[in-house]
Formats: sequence, C-alpha cells, structure tokens
Amino acid sequence: MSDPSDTTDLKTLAERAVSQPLVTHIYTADPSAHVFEGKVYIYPSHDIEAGIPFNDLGDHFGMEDYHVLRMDSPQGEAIDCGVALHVKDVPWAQRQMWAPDAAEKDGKYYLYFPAKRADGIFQIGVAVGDRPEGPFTPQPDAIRGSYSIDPAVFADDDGAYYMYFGGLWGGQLQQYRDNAHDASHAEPADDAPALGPKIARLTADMREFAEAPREVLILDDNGEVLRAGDHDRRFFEASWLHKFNGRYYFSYSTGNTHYLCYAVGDSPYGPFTYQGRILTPVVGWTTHHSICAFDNQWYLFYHDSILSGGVTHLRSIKVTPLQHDADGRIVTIDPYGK
Ligand code: FUB
Repeated sequence: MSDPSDTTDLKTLAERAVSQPLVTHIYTADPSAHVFEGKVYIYPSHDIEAGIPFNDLGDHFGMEDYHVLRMDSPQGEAIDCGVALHVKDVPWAQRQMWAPDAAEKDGKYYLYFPAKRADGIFQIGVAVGDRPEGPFTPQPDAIRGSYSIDPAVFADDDGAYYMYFGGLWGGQLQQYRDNAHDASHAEPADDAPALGPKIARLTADMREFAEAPREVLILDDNGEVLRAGDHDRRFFEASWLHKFNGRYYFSYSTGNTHYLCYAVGDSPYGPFTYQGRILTPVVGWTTHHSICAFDNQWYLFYHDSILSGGVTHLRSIKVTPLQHDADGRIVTIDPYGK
C-alpha cells in the first residue's frame, strides 16, 4: 500500500502517466474509478476498431462490452477482471456501449451504461451484480425517462444516490428540451444559455429515477448561466461529481475545446459556479475522467490516444495525482508534464 505522504511516490506516478497507460492489452477509455472493498475498481469503456467511418456523431465509437479493472492502489498494477457485460445480453440495447459508471449499495453493485436502441436513440441502463467486477445482469428495459449518455452516479453522505448524465452532438443531449425528445433541436444560439447536464435522484432499489431529471446550472462569476457559445467553458459531456471539504465539485469535458473543467456548489443539484480547468487537452479528440480518493490522496483517472498513435476512438486510461490547494481550488494538470 502506498503512503500518501510519500511525494516521491506521487511524482513517480505522475511521470508514469505521461507515457504509460494502466493497461495495454486492450484499449480503454472514460474511466470511472471507485474504491470498493478497499481496492480501486475502474469501470472504463472498452474501445475497439469497429470499422465504422469517423463522423461528428461519434459513430466510430462502436464499443460492444465492458471490462472492469482492479488495482490494489493507484500505484499498483491494473488487473483486467474480464468481460462484465456484453451488448448482446442487454435486451433493449443494440450498439455503442459508451462511458459507464458503477455504484455500490447494501452489498450489491450496479453498473450504469448508455447504449443505442435499435432506432438509434441513446438511453441509459443498469445491470446488477454481487461483486464489484461483475458479472452484471441487465434489467430488461432501460431506465424510464433516461436519455443521452455518460451516466455518473454520486453517493452522498446522507445515503441518497444521484445520477448525472448527458452529452452533446453524438450524445444527443441537444435534441431534448424539458426531458422531451425532438430530433430537430440543435444546440442553442451562441448568446443563449448553454444546455446543462441533467441530474436525477435514484430510487431506493437503484434501478430507476425517483424524480424527473432536472437541469444542472453552471454559472459564471456573475451568477449568469454560461452561454452556449462559450465553448471553452460550457458543458459538453463526461459528468463527474466529488465532494471535498463539504462542497460539491461537478467536473466535465468541454468537448470540442478538449478541456476537463470544474464548477463548485453547495448542493448535489447545483447550481455550480465555474472555477477552472483540471486537465489541458490530451492526444485524441475526447477527454473524460473521474476523481477518486484513496488513502487520503485524490487521483484523476483520464484517458488519451498516445498508445494507438493518436487514433481518437482507440484510447487508453491513465491515473495521476490531483491536488486541491489551500483554497480548495484544483491545481490544473498538464497531461504531458510540460
Ligand atoms: O467513449 C465514447 C464517448 O466518448 C463517451 O461517452 C464520451 O464521454 C467520450 O469520451
């Protein structure tokens, strides 16, 4: 077990992340990391070459299954626990198993995942298992009222669980207003409020939404909702929530400007006020992460496309230390240590 006060160890880990992914035998992305049973479990996307031509809707991300990875600590070796769920076993889903997340409650484990139905619409499903690594048995239907992509489930200290979700462009979030789908909707005009991610509290059995999804507001320093044209700061995809010193840190990707950013608030529902960047752009179009504490040290799990020579849909997950400064601000990380 690493000693979190050992700064040499953390420096070595940060240096390792520049060049070394956690695993190299498969491509992995969108790492959602949690500490379960004293170990780090990572729930990534499993990238493959599906042979689908590149387009702005991300059709080339043709993933079919999920592998769960386990580490004794963030400094340790990542062990591939094998296939935890395959799309062929999910009755409602047809293709594109994108970024998943997982949660534990009362000794059961829940794998949340987006996938496209046969009609090409994304929804979010849940599969249930007895072990962190699965296998997971999918519910027969997608979560009622779910849409778009990138579920991230946050367990608050009071026992409530919340799902954040949503992603623009190929993630279809722009096609929804007030939780209703209309494929003709696009992103709002540049000077209009940006579309926010969504949040819904989960039911006690973790299988459904306990309420209609609500919009999460991300504000600027003047208390105004970020504008849709503010591509350096507006939400695009890759929601994550961690709690630090009693405050809620919502982090996300800006998509086409390739930043991981964060905003802070006093409730899981927000509003959150924009604070700054967590990670500057990585090699590859997408950037997607999770933030997880282990032995009182925070870590950023993220991905890049270095191993595949820059192929956007063939990514590899990495881990590096993350610091909050004395004011609670996250110190921006350069993925290549420049
Ligand atoms: O992995 C497919 C998609 O790419 C994810 O759902 C997005 O967040 C982006 O990382």
